[in-house]
Amino acid sequence: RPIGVFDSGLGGLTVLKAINKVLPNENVIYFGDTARVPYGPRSKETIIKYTFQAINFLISKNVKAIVIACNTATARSLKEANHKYDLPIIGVIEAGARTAAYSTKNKIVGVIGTQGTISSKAYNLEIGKIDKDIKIIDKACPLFVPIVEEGWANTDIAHLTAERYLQELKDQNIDSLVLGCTHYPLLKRTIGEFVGTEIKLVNPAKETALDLKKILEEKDLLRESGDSQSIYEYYVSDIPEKFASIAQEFLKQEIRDIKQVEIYKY
Ligand code: DGN
Repeated sequence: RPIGVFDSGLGGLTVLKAINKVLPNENVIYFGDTARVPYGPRSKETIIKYTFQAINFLISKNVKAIVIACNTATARSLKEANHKYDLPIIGVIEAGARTAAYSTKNKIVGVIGTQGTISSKAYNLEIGKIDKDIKIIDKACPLFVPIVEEGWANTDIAHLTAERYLQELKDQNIDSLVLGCTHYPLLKRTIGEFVGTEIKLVNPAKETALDLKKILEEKDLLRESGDSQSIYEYYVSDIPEKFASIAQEFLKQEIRDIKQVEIYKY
């Protein structure tokens, strides 16, 4: 049985990539809710509704575990999802918080994400559980997601936006910057060029994949190696063309046959 991964759009592919590295034998079903991206500015109730629909869809595909590869949906709905469903469901924020706490030396950490993630204070809470002396400087960067979805991640517009959002974080002596939205690793080059090499960029994806591996091991759900080659299937809730071209560029492989799903029905 496959692993289900979902995001509001393209961002979850950064987590899918890490899952592919850590768990190369697993089959994966990816869902990008492209009809309703961005999730960032939406209410908790709306995001819970969208998350449950995505989970229902993935369960209809017989997944054995689900990764909510979206910080906004994790912040707003992971607890509710785990309350409602029996299968293992993990998000990205605990893993991201852990990675940040390991990364910082001076204990000043920047966190960037959508309005939803930043106003939830989920990173502050999770990082605080690990080390309450870490100071967090957070900032919502709502324009980054549409820039990525537009395929403009490495353009002058992205650079200017990064400068406008991140200057104040840079000025406050952070030594690590959590990319607290799964779209942001697609902007890694642009963000990295602006903040410089002294600031480490923290991507929660790898640690999330390791968490997933641990859960699958514990529950004896790992797919046996030596079985046939793993299968990746992609679904989106709106026309697939744009998703396809950006996804292919990011994953550096051809993705055939992206299917469209009427997510409202789930
Ligand atoms: N990729 C999502 C996240 O990690 O928060 C959010 C993108 C969005 O819908 N704004």
